[in-house]
Amino acid sequence: MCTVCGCSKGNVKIEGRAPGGVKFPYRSHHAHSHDHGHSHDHDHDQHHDHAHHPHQAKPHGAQEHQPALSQQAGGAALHYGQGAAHAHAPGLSQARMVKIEQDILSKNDGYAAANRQWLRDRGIFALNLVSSPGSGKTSLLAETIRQLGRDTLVYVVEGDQQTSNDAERIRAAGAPAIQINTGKGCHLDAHMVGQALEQLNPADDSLLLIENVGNLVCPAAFDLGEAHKVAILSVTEGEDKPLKYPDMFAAADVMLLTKIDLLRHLDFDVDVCIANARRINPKIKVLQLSSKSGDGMDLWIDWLLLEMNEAQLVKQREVARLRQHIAALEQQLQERS
Ligand SMILES: Nc1nc2c(ncn2[C@@H]2O[C@H](COP(=O)(O)OP(=O)(O)OP(=O)(O)O)[C@@H](O)[C@H]2O)c(=O)[nH]1
Ligand SMILES: [Zn+2]
Ligand SMILES: [Zn+2]
Repeated sequence: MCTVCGCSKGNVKIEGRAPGGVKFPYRSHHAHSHDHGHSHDHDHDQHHDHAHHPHQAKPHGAQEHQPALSQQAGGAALHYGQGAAHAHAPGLSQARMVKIEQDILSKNDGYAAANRQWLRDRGIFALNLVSSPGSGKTSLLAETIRQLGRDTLVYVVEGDQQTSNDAERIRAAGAPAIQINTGKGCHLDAHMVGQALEQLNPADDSLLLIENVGNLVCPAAFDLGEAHKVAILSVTEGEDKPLKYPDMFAAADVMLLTKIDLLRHLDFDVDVCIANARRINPKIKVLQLSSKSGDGMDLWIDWLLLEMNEAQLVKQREVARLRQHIAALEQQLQERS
């Protein structure tokens, strides 16, 4: 996973910002040289370009995390996910991987908390849409924007490795959108989203939809400050995906089963798929829909409106509480003067 494998290293571009304008505190690519065994606590990610690490000179396999071997009916299986880090990267010990992951995720969590507070203060309901590539996220967002109509303010953050195609499709559907290109990165993180929010400047009481990079693995680990992660699974992908990619379905509060117009052409068993998702996450809410035929869109739209209303009420209650507090302070001031 990318918190330890370094795959998120790449050139991030956010529309409207100069390239290189996004500086991650955990990625300073320094070019200094030093000859210690390895542990420094200034900020950077683990793959630097200088070659001086004694452990990297060792032949592959020496001192490395070894996979667990199990015999299964059809043959052997190697499990790389059973160490403390639940992952494997050549040249990194499990302890080192756990440390790196904790550092990256705790920084991300700080940015996510700031995003969440910012959104909460403005009564904005935000969703983080996660799925494998091509599950129908952008089609669903475009149809959602059309069905919500002009009375509902919708803003979209689009994440892809390259191109602004999706942001253009969203703008064509009638909503402001900003594209984040993650370069080699395989997920959005909370810092990128915070910068995109500055640029997008969503209105109070609006709906913010964040389409994450198509990837069923890494986006599960990164909180963006959203109210809910929504896992999108199209019926062409197979019922077993929740079992094969459990982290994503555990992290999501909602699963949308998309492209149900295609069910009649497939052997996909909806009940088995939902049962698989609930084995991983018994509380997951499931909606079935097709943005192409429109089936099931009404329940999705109703749910969005209900949740938006709740976010607006939270803001209103907070504003009322602050007003009361100010009134009480003014009263005190009057009494003293
Ligand atoms: N039959 C059918 N096809 C759909 C539906 N929704 C999307 N598609 C098709 O699925 C393909 C991928 O759709 P997108 O909306 O681009 O999927 P995405 O998840 O945004 O893709 P990435 O951003 O590349 O991960 C396109 O060819 C769509 O026309 C649907 O409800 N039914
Ligand atoms: Zn990754
Ligand atoms: Zn898309």
